[in-house]
Amino acid sequence: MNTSYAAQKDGVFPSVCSLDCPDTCGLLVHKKDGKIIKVTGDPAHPVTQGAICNKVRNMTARIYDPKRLKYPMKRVGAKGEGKFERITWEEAIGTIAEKWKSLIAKHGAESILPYSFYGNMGILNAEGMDRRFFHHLGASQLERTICTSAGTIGYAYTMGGSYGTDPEETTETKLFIFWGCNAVSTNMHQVTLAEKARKNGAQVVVIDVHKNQTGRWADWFIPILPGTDTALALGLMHVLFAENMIDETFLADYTFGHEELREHVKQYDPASVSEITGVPVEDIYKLARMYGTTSPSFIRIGNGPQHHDNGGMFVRTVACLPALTGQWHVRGGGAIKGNSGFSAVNFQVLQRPDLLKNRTRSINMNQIGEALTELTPPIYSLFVYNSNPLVVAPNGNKVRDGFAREDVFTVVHDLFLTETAHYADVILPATSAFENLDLYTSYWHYYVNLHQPVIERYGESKSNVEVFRLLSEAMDFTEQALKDTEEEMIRQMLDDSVNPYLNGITYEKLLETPCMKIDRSKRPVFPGTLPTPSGKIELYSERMEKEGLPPLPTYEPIREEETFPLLFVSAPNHNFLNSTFSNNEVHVKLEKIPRLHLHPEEARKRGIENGEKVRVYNRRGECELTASVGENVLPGVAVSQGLWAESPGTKQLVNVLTPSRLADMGGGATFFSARVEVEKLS
Ligand SMILES: Nc1nc2c(c(=O)[nH]1)N[C@H]1C(S)=C(S)[C@@H](COP(=O)(O)OP(=O)(O)OC[C@H]3O[C@@H](n4cnc5c(=O)[nH]c(N)nc54)[C@H](O)[C@@H]3O)O[C@H]1N2
Ligand SMILES: Nc1nc2c(c(=O)[nH]1)N[C@H]1C(S)=C(S)[C@@H](COP(=O)(O)OP(=O)(O)OC[C@H]3O[C@@H](n4cnc5c(=O)[nH]c(N)nc54)[C@H](O)[C@@H]3O)O[C@H]1N2
Ligand code: SF4
Ligand SMILES: [Mo]
Repeated sequence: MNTSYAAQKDGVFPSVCSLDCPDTCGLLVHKKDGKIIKVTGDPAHPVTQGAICNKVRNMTARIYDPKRLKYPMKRVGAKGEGKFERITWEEAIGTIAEKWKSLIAKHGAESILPYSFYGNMGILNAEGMDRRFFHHLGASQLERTICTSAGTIGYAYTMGGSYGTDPEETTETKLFIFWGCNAVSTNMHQVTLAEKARKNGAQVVVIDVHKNQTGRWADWFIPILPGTDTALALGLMHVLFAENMIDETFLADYTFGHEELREHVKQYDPASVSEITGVPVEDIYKLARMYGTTSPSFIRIGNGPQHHDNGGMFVRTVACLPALTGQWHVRGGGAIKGNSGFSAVNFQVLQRPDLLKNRTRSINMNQIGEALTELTPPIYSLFVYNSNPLVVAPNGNKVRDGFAREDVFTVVHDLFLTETAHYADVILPATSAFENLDLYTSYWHYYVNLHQPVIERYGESKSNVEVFRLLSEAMDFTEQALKDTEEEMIRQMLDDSVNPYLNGITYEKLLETPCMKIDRSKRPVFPGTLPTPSGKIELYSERMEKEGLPPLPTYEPIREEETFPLLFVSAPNHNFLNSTFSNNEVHVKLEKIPRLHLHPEEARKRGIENGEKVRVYNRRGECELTASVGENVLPGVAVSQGLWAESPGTKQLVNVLTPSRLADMGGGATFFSARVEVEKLS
């Protein structure tokens, strides 16, 4: 055991990737003279086994990027102008506390809003001390819905919670369906595992609106029209029932409502489904028969179809498929939407919602633009950390209008002067995750990882936990929970009385073995007892019925009006992680330029040639991308990749085009249910 890696100048030290990525890779940090010279994969990690992505192999360039923030600053120019002046931490924290005290006196604490997401997945720094602080403050609450909330709720209606297959078992899988998941870029180790299975004859099917790296890697790529996947899943069920490719024993023992579903899916015949989805009738039969006759079969449910108006229902629907074929009882069979249920820590003691004395309003992060420009009583202060809303939040022009408000006191805590930071009154420099003690869990594999700081703090930077402890002190809060150390908080949250899967994983044990697997045997056999109302896999959901939703899986089209002709999907890219790395030269060079993929038919209609600059627009905004013309998208569809930072003279914020409407469930984001027109830029 070694608790002072950071103090050692030379050597190779274990670490874990802090980025918002399912793989949560084990890393090795190579140091010379106290500085990182290289980041590689840790071969000892049971799942990620020494392989890491390009993004993190180039992490050193980001950690020591000359643009990294070294000290606190205050704004001296207009909002958005980017003019700042160095101040001390004392002045920074003092200014914030003073401003907040006066805002609370005048408008109440609800005039203050935290805005954060998972720029750092460390539990303490992403959702620990910050939550305690803002609960105690009585600030407006943020609904953190930008990523996966529609699908998480949808999956839970069927399965009770975020429980899925152990990815390590998928080396035994015979059929993989990557459904709206760009795994080659976004979940590379699931691809490695599938490659192993492929050596034993496994087939890989990819269903996507874009034939990207993952589609090109597949044995069979099935292009589909955006937002229509629920219909395809229902079409598969239709064929599975019609052709008796059903595990009737599993249905009887482990599911609720199978007779209702059997009746219900009769209406989703392949001909009608083909009309909706653009998938040929024979392909619907072929896929259904493949799925119905291959075992183990495994579905990786991605975020693509989930970022639509009907995203919750899609995930709820596709989550029913493995039950129909009894795949939950087959090693290597089943599905993964997310596995965070297995590693859930005790969030009550971690986040202390009891510190919130009065109920406060809550604001959906997908509508931050509207919240800042339309809400009464207004928001007068924002504290942004672990997120870059000016680039990542939908309806970007509204977001910018909100951040430009002179009467909003904005603090941004980040490693870089992001687009969002340009609108800050006070900027605080953040440590990188390499500098922090924290606990990591994966939302894909089954391991929990303790992270010891591997380098000393950069410049005057401070971690999120430290900042909230300092703010607590400056606000004169005396509550002990706001003074707890990182170690104390980790001990508190690892509580197996709340989550039996964490049994045996303690702080002491993690000091010896920093990477430990949750133990699935500690609970009645999955899927035998699920946290659904019936305890079974719910093909029919009375809970949904009570909540005014269709109790059976049902296809509903997306809601964007058809004023603009092309469906626009702005997906992530290979070399950035959301907007992270979009401001680091190495990563930008690898990714080259932001493109718009268009079918030749659509390009021809508009006189657009491959490689030409185009203007992409709708009622909400416009941006300028470079046309990539080819048959890797269907006619009627336009796809961009990557959340690019704005550089002078460019217009490449795709989120100015995306809707801030909320999805059917969980207040989820609907980024991909956008429509646009495209024209050649003269
Ligand atoms: N390299 C890289 N890795 C990442 C990220 C990143 O930005 N870059 N982001 C991380 C985060 S936060 C997340 S949430 C995950 C997301 O990773 P994924 O789960 O892979 O989700 P997305 O990349 O959003 O979308 C996946 C695919 O869905 C497709 N798609 C869009 N709409 C539809 C549709 O209606 N139907 C179907 N079938 N396909 C559709 C897109 O073309 C895309 O190829 O990745 C994480 N990993
Ligand atoms: N059009 C479109 N928009 C999307 C998506 C899409 O596919 N298409 N994907 C959506 C999804 S799935 C997600 S998850 C969101 C992600 O959106 P965000 O969570 O905003 O992700 P990033 O853009 O990576 O920004 C994270 C920021 O946190 C900072 N950071 C990192 N570590 C720390 C730390 O320890 N402390 C502090 N204070 N800051 C830190 C980073 O420097 C970076 O600026 O974007 C969403 N937006
Ligand atoms: S971003 Fe994902 S794949 Fe890359 S090192 Fe981090 S966890 Fe691994
Ligand atoms: Mo995400």
